[in-house]
Amino acid sequence: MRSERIDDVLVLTLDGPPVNLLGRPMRRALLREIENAASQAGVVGIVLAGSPTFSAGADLAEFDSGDGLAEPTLHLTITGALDALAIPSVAAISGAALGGGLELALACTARVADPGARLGLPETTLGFMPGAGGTQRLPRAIGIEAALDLIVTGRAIDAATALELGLVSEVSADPVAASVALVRSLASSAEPSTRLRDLVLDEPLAEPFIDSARRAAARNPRTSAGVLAALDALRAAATRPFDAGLAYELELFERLAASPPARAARYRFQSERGAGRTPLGATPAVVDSAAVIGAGTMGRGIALALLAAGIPVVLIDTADDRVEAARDALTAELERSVERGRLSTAQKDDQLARFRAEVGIEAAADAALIIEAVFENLDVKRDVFRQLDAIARPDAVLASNTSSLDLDLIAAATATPERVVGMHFFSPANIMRLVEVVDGTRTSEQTLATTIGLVKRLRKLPVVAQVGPGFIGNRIFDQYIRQANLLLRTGAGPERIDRALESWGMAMGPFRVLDLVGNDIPAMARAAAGTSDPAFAVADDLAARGWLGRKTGLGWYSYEGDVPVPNPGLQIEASLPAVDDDELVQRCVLALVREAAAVLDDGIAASAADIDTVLVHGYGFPAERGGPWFFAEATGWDRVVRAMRRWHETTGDEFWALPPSLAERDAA
Ligand code: T1G
Repeated sequence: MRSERIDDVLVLTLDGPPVNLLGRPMRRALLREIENAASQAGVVGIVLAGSPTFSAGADLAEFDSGDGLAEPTLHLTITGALDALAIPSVAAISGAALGGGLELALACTARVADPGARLGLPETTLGFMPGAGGTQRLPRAIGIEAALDLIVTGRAIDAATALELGLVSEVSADPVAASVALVRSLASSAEPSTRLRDLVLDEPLAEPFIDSARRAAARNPRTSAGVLAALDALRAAATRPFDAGLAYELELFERLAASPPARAARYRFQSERGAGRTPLGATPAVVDSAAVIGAGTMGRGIALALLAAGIPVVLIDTADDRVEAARDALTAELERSVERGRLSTAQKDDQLARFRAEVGIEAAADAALIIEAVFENLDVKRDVFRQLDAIARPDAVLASNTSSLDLDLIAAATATPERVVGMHFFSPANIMRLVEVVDGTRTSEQTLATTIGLVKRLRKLPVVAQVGPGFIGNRIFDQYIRQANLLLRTGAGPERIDRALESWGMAMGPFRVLDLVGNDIPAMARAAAGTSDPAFAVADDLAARGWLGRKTGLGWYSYEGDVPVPNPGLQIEASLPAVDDDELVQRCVLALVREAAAVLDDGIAASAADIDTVLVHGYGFPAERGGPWFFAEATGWDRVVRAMRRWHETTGDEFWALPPSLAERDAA
């Protein structure tokens, strides 16, 4: 905390880089300064500022350590001290005022923002709700309808919108100077300045409005507990005196903060920020142009993602008709985004102006980054890289979108393996945030740093994987699919297994996933690998019969009617004892955990948090359960390991033999 007198105004500046979290030490310092201000002679008002960003709110880690609600609390003690000041206070908001940061600003008499400021209450996106007066003060500042929108969506707004809503009273390029002037004028005004807590929410229709919003939200099974609780707290803002509303908010908040979904959401927040943070001495190079080789669905999606980040793209294929088709499809996709209101016409035109589609690999010669997205076949990919190595500019990064092939073998086709890296995008590549960045044995730190930097610039999540079959995600998910296939022999049909896993939270059951991917693809991969695993007998039979899934109208399900129904021709003989739904789910989910441990033991992933990020963002694992590893920790390792041992004995499946790190847990 810095404290500085500008004549009769005291400017208090939070200085806890990088984002001024309101952790316990910061709260102690803040309280001390506010109390000092009250006793200083000649001070007519205070300005509360934060440099370079006002405040990103509470330190999420404190809600797991218990310090989040410890004295001095934000919700009562600090905001209360601001409320109790006899002199006015103004928040000078630069950068972000989010969560507790905005709640702190709301306890001031007024607010000024710089033009680039972002303001919001993101708590409901983190599995809980505002807990420092946000649900009580925000509606008093901007009305119930606007407050409800901001709290329920958790979105941040810019300074201009905040001014329009009345959340700030001024936008200024020098918010501190403007706040000093404002606090002086408030101090000299004949009328005593009112705080938000003194206002009575005078909206006769607020109550029915919230009640109907609450009913609509409750009808949707996807509505989070945080959103419902926030709506209850907003109702209190409209119907109860300020202090009673505040107490009710706190009660709801405390209960939620300790709930499993909120714990998982905080873990996801930390895991995602930690992803792609490798200890690198290298500075990432700026990628100012890109080429994508292969104009199929994946190549087009990657091109769209690059264009959206403002990077010029040339999309390359081998024949005129393929290039034309890709250009049309990409243009149509951008036009659809305009129709849906996601893109302005100017933005669309801008992106198209930076886009070219060309025949022939030579068109990639000037690109700073070249991403290969051709057919998943080692010989084809090696051939592309051999050509790229010859024509690419010397400082270009050469990336392969392979999802399972050996990146080292691809890199070995070039004379410069240090600039070869993997970028495993997920489909649709312009929507899905996950990118597995594959760090080949000879990939340089510089190449890796540039690639990670680029993925972040695309607003995606980079997770670094070392070379190994299936990298992180496919290797782990394959074992889940394998267990699902084995369970067919217990007499549980594909539909029952899918339903059990979907009700547990998986975005899509394993057999529905297989029908979407196409049953020929994994069957071909198994044949190519020359492995014969009896677990896949039925799956291989399906592929042999041409029941490939959605693309043929028949697979594990039949897609001939409006809704998919189980394939009537599919007869699966039960040869193992029946199991209940809970066991079906446990076997599939703990298969993810077992293989995750092996992936860690093999050094393919850097951390369990990275693995959880991959499974949540690439494979439909329920975010509210954190990820397979977080789920195992929450379940308790002793139970997890005991179940694996039991299945090892009862099924004889060697997969359940414990990998070294799990065996150690068992011994511990
Ligand atoms: N808690 C813990 N760590 C946080 C954090 C937070 N709230 N916000 C940021 N960090 C860490 C982040 O992990 C990273 O760490 C570093 O700070 C820089 O962040 C009572 C319940 C403000 C827009 O949800 O949106 O208030 O990687 O890399 O890109 O109601 O940070 O360096 O180790 O993201 O410039 C609500 C979340 C809390 C804001 C800046 N607040 N943060 O973006 O930097 S709940 C939020 C952000 C709450 C009250 C309650 C962004 C940012 P490391 P960064 P940035």
